[in-house]
Amino acid sequence: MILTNPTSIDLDIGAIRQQFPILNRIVKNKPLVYFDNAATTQKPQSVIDAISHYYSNYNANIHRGVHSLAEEATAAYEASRIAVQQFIGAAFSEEVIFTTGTTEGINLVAYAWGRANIVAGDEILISGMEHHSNIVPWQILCNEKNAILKVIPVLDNGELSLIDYHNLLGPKTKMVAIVQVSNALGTVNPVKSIIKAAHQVGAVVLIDGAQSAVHLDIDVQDMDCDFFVFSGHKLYGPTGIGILYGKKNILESMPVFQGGGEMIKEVTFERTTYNELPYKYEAGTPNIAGAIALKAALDFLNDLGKDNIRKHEAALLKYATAQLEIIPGLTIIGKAREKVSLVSFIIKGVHPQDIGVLLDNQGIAVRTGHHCTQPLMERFDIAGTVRASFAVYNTLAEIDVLIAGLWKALKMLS
Ligand code: 7TS
Repeated sequence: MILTNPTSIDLDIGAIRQQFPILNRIVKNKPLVYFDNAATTQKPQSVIDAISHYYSNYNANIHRGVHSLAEEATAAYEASRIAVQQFIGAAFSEEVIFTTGTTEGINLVAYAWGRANIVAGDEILISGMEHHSNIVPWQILCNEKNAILKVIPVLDNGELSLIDYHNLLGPKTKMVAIVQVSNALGTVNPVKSIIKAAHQVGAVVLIDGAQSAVHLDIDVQDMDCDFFVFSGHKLYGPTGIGILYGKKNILESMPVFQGGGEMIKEVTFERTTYNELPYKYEAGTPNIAGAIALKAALDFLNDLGKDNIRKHEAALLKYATAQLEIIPGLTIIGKAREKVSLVSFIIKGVHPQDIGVLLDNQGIAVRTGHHCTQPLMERFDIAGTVRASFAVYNTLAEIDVLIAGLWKALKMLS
């Protein structure tokens, strides 16, 4: 089930901007131009209000109390789980586990699934464009188990080499962990065919949806991934809340991750029996306010309609790409045929950090550096890039500000 608006309409970006109080900020005496959305998006008033409303009116611990506030908090928390289930098209709400974010979701799978299923000589396949969060947990697992980490190469245009992928797959491949959308390049990977091929050799697939969940329609059943992880803060929700989706049979068969409250059924000093899904993986008091506010973020996205958002963001990407390419010495890193609204670039003879600082002086927030993808930067033989990543509230006029800001920065550096 995909909850998006089937008809494409032109969004009223002015009205959308008014929902984001932070967009009124003045930074360095200039109106803020926020182009660091791939790191974290800004939050609409409805998300801010959901957090404040929870703490002001029904703050209580969940699943434990019989009192009214506890019941209200539990109901809101569980309503958010259902909203996430619908947002990603999961078959069962208990397949939706609240985590602190993408990073924790991947670590949970690497720890719980990995330690039960990986033995010496097994192979784990990732790609050359993974965020460190989808590299390091697998490295730790491989080191512990004497398993082998293999990497799908990235082509010059920023797409994955699918020929190499198929050659790397084999009977020893036990896990394929792939990013759906690259945070450094914007590349959209063809995950459906990647998953199908992995399943043909009996491998389990984890999809890192940190960057994709906000831009693409997510249907985990259609995709047929075994695990899907994402973070609330990259889709207009709060920090400290994220989702691990896992197929029910796999989550049920996995050992537990963290021990503690909520994940138990019965504890004696001799032994503990564990709670059922999804609570089995939700040890300790979770980020209740964050989970509740995540629903407000999903409502915001659903109300606008991802089709409409994509249409607007595609226009931003097209315009930004064309304008950037005019700048002498500028090279865009990542020119995949399918991209989200994100441009990474370098300028000959100029350090990305210097550009970042000079743009910040003009109130323009971009990300500079390796974007937690150091091996990818090495692949392109660069130290880092300048990255401008767009959200629904960004405008063509703001891209003009960025381009003018870049010209100014280059003049100062020359
Ligand atoms: N995977 C991808 C593809 C990401 O882009 C990020 C964060 C993560 C995993 C980790 O997400 P977290 O919410 O657990 O931190 N990416 C970025 C970025 O591009 N700039 O800052 C964080």
